[in-house]
Amino acid sequence: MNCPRLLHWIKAPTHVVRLYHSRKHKELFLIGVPFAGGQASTEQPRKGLEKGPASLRQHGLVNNITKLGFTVSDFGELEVPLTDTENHNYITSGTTLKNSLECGTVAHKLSEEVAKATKQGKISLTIGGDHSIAVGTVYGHATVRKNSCLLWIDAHMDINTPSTSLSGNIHGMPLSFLIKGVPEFAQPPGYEWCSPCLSPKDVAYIGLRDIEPQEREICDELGIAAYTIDDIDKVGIGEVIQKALETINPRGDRPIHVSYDIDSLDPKEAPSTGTPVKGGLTLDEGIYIAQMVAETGCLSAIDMVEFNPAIGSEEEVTRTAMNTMELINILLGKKSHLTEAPLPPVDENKVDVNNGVVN
Ligand SMILES: [Mn+2]
Repeated sequence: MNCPRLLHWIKAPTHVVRLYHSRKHKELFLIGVPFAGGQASTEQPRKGLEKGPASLRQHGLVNNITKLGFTVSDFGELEVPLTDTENHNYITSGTTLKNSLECGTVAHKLSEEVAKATKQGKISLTIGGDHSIAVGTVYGHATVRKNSCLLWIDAHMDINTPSTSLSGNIHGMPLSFLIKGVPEFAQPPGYEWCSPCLSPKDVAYIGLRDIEPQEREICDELGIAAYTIDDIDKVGIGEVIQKALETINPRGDRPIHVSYDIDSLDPKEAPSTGTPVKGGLTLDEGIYIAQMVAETGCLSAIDMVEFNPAIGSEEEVTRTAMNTMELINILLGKKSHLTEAPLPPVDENKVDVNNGVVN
């Protein structure tokens, strides 16, 4: 197993309410958002993020979900504006905010679709595109499921405000639009419809390793539960996911929104992404998080973002697509290989079962 860290096995808390197998949750709303305006890079290697949804479909996404027993209401792809012009840049506190109007408009349309699906009792699965679209999915979901909570799985904190961002890329800011108590900023064009809908205690991060100091400050000030790769190294993924879920969903009765940025995975597992950071989650750790969320029975919305099929070799693109889809499958209840992994047989030549290791 390609896993430098031991998985610490922890069973799901027994008090968890298992809503998962109720009939209404077997309906899934799928929407692709072929949008990359929140990354706004003109660098050639980063172009192509908008092709993520189509690539996952080509790799069999819908078929996989259907095989898990879901009825899929497939919206297809959301219509998005072009962002390859510099016309809509918005300047705030010295930062040039890129594609603000387009990012805000896409997120608004998306929020309405996710809200509609959530009202109909469907799990929504949104495929990006860049992470700026989560402003729409989280807002749309949380306005219908008012007691929902959010698990943000990412290498980055994505909580810069339009005033603190150094890059002006909105995919590094979505949480600043969503969480109450973030330092105030002037609402940029495109975001007039949106207001914070989650409390800091409703949110937990897992997988962090590329943290900007000003983001850390906001996060610490608000007291958001933030689990870094260091934390996983120290205590194991089992304890980290258990603590994260206990923080945001202590009684096991709140709808969970999972916003999964595939750059949370190590670049070996997900090379086709625009802002890779080494030392990330192993695939087994990513799967374990997904499995523990599935076992709560509370999963209600998923974002899967930042897969860029224009980055890397054909093999790397396929690897990233397959791993991304595996995370989706496990979230939706597929049994992982971790569940049924048998213990290795005892080698009696090496181990004396009564007295421990003999050589
Ligand atoms: Mn992100």
